[in-house]
Amino acid sequence: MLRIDRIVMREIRLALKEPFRISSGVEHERRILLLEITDRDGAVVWAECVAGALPNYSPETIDTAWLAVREWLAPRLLGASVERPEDVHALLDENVRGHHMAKAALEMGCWALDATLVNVSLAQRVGGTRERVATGISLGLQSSPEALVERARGALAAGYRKIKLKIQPGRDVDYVRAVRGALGRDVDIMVDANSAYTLADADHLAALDELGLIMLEQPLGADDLIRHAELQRRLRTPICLDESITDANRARDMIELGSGRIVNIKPGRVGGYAPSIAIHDLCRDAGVPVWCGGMLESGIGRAYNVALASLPNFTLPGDVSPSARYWARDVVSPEWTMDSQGMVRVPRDRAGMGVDVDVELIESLTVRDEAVRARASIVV
Ligand code: OSB
Ligand code: MG
Repeated sequence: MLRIDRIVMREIRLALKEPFRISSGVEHERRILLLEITDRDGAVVWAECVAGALPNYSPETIDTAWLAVREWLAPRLLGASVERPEDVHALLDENVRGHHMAKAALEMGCWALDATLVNVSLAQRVGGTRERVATGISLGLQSSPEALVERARGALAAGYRKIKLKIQPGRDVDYVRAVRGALGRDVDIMVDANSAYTLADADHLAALDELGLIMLEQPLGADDLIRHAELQRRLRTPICLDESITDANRARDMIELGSGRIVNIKPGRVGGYAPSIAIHDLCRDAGVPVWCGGMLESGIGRAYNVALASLPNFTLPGDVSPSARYWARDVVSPEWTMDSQGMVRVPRDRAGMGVDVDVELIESLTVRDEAVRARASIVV
């Protein structure tokens, strides 16, 4: 039984080692919303909300998530006794549209709390079976093909098992061809457009077909399942959807319409673990591979992604790079590391999240905090 007594929201600022540029914007520093969730018996878990500073990837931002947690979502949980974490998503979702990243942070925290209380690892609690998960890297847009090739070479040498290149009009086919030429035919390379194209670009995108990419992620708009299906009919390269898959029904639609052949599952984007597992299961039944995406998480959010990526149908390497790819110093200990085979170990030998949270460091990085406690009067 989950009985939450107190939820503290904190915003921390974490400087990225190098700016991360995608087609819709650039981040130099992550503004991260962390939740510290305490139950009635004093058990504490930490969770991370993956919303960004700007609404360029999804409509949510850290500020909308802060509002949603404080006003509508945390009060629901604080007032309730919930039997199982499996039930939390439905509780948060009832009559509250959207705000998936805000919901996910709370929901996933409940899974970690439950794992802690029943003394199993988070990976075990969500049904994960892998001891190690394969890791890919997501390389941001670069100013020249040469700069991108240099980074891709470094990634390959470090052991990454999949190399994802961000693309946008003007920085696409030539850049990807340069990387393919430098790395050879055997390396798993993919591209991610973050919705930078329209169907009018179909012939141009078809030039990617000869480059042997394992997938093209989210070329068109988030709401464009129909046009993605049209584009997929014109490409050999499999389309993978990220932004478009906001819940299990959207994954079902993708499969039925032929809008894509692979799904990137980010638990924040879909509202938490329960919807992630539902998408995982329906894709497994349809023979559609999935992989775990990333949102430049701190070591806390990373723990949740690693646990999820240990489920059996996560058959492609995830964007779960080690801490040192992003940060000078991560907020967990031990930091997340990757071996020379490009594998991250799943901490199955510890109850809960599997890493310790560096509370002192978090204190020093905190720019605002706010506690939410049970309020009898809240009815949504
Ligand atoms: O589209 O997958 C994306 C980061 C921010 C917003 C969107 C995306 C990304 C990434 C980062 O690709 C992957 C990572 O966390 O390493
Ligand atoms: Mg993406």
